Amino acid sequence: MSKENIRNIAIIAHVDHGKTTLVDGLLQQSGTFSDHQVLEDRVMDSGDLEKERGITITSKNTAINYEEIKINIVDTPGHADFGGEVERSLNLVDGVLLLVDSSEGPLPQTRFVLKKALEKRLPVVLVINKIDKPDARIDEVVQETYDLFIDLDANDEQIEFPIIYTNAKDGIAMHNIGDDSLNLDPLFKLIVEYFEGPDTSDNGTTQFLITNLAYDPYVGQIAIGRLDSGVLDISKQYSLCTEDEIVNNLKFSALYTFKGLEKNKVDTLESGDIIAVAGIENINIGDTISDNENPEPLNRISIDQPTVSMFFNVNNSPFAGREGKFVTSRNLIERLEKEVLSNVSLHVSKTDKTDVFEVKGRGELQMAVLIETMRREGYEFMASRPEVITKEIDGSIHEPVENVYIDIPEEFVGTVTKNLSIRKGKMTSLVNNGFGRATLEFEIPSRGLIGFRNQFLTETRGSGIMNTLFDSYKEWFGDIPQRTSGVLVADRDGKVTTYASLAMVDRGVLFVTPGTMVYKGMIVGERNNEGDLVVNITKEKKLTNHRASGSDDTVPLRPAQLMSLDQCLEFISDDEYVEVTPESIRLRKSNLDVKT
Ligand SMILES: Nc1nc2c(ncn2[C@@H]2O[C@H](COP(=O)(O)OP(=O)(O)OP(=O)(O)O)[C@@H](O)[C@H]2O)c(=O)[nH]1
Ligand SMILES: [Mg+2]
Repeated sequence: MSKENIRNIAIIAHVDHGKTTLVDGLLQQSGTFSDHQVLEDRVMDSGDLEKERGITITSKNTAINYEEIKINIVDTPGHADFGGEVERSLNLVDGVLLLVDSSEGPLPQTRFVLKKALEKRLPVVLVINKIDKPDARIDEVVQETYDLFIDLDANDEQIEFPIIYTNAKDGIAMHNIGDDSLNLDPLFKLIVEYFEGPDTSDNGTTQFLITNLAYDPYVGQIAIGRLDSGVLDISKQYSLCTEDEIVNNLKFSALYTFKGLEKNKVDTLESGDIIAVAGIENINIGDTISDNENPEPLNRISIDQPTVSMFFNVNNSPFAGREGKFVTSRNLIERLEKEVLSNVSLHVSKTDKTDVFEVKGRGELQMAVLIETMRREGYEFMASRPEVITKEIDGSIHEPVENVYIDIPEEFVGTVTKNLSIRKGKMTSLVNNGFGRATLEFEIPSRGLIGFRNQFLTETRGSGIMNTLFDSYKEWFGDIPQRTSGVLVADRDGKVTTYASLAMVDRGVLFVTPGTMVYKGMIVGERNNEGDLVVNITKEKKLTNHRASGSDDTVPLRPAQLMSLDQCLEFISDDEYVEVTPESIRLRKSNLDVKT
């Protein structure tokens, strides 16, 4: 029997198509907040890095009321590296809103998230968003979405999806373009009418699958998920079914339901709702909380395997320990192990070296976000170049392969094609749209894409759009040339001088500014030639009695290229590290003993 008083839905889409903005609108108009309360934009993107980067990184849920019905909404990330979050979230819901940008149409991550939703047999409502865009091409985008459903083998029922048109920014939804709707009411109605309530009963065996974990400084670990069946009562005892054992006689310290952005403490919870509990130790994502007497665990959450691996090393540079609070091998592994508890798509393992740990994930952005988060918490360590994870299938090495979708002004087709071929990319489609832009598709080993994004943006002068989607494992593609330029490496410890920096103009581009402290073996720039060049970047001008005409300050120094963490990770070779501390990001050779 489905429960009429609850709806559980997720919003899924390609990156930036407007999911979080639509949730703002739904929250604002649901009466969850008083009218004068102004919500900040994209209020669900509550993490610091989410705000800074303007993207959603982790899935989060909120609850609103429409008439007498509680709607739990899960906002998911659209970036491919966080696809694991989408897969996890789909366990919570009975239907999805598939958002598609009215001009961009379905893009690679639209395909990925829709595929996952269809596999779970979830009903879909198509939301064509950003209908206010001047370059909207709504009919075509709807048609492209139908094509995508067919391509993904959707069944007849799935393909009969309703369509609604929105301007999430202004909080307007309409059934037909041109309707004089002023709010999201048509969408609210569609959600409660089209999606069914959870098919469950309060009388069944209690089954609560943990899909998310949070930490609260007052109550400790909080487990979040959907109460699939039965009820939870604060006064009763339950069991925790983990991967390898069942622990009995557990009691909660608190039970919560969601309302808006808050959690409300309650004594009992009903089945079908998305809930949170506190007071149970050593809980993991995928565990089930069930009846104390006859526990019945649910299937553990399974998601796609990681494709990228990196090594996190204890910092052993000469500056180690100067800027970070947490620097030891033990600090590092404890933090990484904690991360794995709440980040289902990351895997961490020890290696045969006590000061090196392997971290596996979905992509470089996911890695960069983890590194940046740890750095801000006071950690200091060194990260190696991201490498793809290979598999042995039928006796031969296979590697992850991705499809790359590129949209560029036609004058760049030649350069981009050449660069992707060098990286073992194979063109599978080229369409010249006739208005100056071309769309290209390539099949390419993931390995070939490491470091490509920056090059692509530079070469297309920022006008290119590139999206990637994991395809499958295929037989090893052979050697791919790595970074062809060498680096400029400091030959001694000291402070960078303007004098020495000026002398580097013909040698390459510096990454450091005068005054920066460097150490022997630290990378100070990119060489404009092959092979590394060891340089003295701390050289002082010889003092003479007579002051030469013109001083250091009058000669213009080319500005240093200061690289972001993401750029550094893309840049390094396999004999180099990125050294991260709360205050600095440095590049270095793994072997500091460079010969001059
Ligand atoms: N013009 C217009 N812009 C919109 C609309 N909806 C969202 N945007 C803008 O699109 C950008 C991305 O919006 P988000 O809500 O962050 O998109 P998202 O899908 O949550 O992105 P990720 O979570 O990173 O995948 C923001 O600049 C929004 O202001 C709309 O209906 N019209
Ligand atoms: Mg978002």
